Amino acid sequence: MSTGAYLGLGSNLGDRLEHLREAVRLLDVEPAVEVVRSSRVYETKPVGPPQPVYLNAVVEVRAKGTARDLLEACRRVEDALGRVRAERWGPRTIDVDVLTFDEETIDEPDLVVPHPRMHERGFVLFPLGELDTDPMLPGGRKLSTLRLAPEVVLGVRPFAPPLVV
Ligand code: GSY
Repeated sequence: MSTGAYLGLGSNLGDRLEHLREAVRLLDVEPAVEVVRSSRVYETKPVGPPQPVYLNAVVEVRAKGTARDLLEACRRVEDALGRVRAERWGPRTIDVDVLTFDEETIDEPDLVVPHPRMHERGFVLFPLGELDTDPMLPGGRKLSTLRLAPEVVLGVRPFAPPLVV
């Protein structure tokens, strides 16, 4: 048995596109993860402190095991790509976030699902909306009724086709 989940990928250091591609390859070789499909890649204005521009994408996966197992797989991929967890909102070679895990809601110190800020982030909503027009959002919100601030929408532009799975 496996569970459908969405993961958010982001990179704003080095060869950003190659980092996203490698993250998909590494996720797919994780024994308990199968990458199903990817959104297009978007170039997105950084949210948080001044830092380089990001590339972001969302991938749909099927995961065996729990959401925590999936989180650990995501962390292994980040580690393999040389991610250093220094500044919380700082630049990174790769970020792999669990956005949703089927219809589950989880509220643990290091794992909150659905991701608590996903409904405010254009860099998540645009790629996720390509894959799912009615995704699970925090607080039971609906994608179709979100009111997005202009800066959330304007800082996001298509950059490359979907990542190859
Ligand atoms: O939350 C993930 C890391 N991150 C991002 C990101 O992936 N994209 C954009 N556009 N801004 C971000 N700020 C942070 S922190």
